[in-house]
Amino acid sequence: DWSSNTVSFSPLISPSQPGEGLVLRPLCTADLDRGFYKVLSQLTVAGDVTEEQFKANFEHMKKSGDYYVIVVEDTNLGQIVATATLIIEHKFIHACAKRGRIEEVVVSDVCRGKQLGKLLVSALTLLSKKLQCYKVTLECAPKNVEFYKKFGYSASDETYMQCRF
Ligand code: 16G
Repeated sequence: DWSSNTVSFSPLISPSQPGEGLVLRPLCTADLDRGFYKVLSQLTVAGDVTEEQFKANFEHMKKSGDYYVIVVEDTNLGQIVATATLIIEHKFIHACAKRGRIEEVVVSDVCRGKQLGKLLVSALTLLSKKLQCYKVTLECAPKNVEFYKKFGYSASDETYMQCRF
């Protein structure tokens, strides 16, 4: 079951059927021209990148085998409308365990209310479990805490710290 037992979905929604005219699939190079960056810019500073920069970065990610970047495409418009990424981090601790990180979860404002956020987070959380991560973590804005709690995420005793450059 790809959805956590605490999250309820419309029975019409699943990874293979994310909604009318929508397809859930891994990111591909051509998505640069399908508004991938426009979606990312709804989360934070997406920046201006050349096709070469995008391709080099994407190749690096694919080669590592540890990046799972998924997108939802509106096939009628040929546009990306949502994305999320799972990154697998390799540890020495916990008997050389793996830890998952969920990053860049964004649903375009034109597609809000279609449960795409739920779909993406459920799929990647389950994938991290399938890949035998001992935990999967994410950082989010305080307003999104309740959303992530539905998938089994909880605030930890640890404080999230950062040093920005
Ligand atoms: C949110 C994102 C994180 C992203 C960050 C960008 C989720 C669950 N979290 O915290 O992945 O990297 O925003 O913000 O999607 P920044 O530009 O301030 O680093």
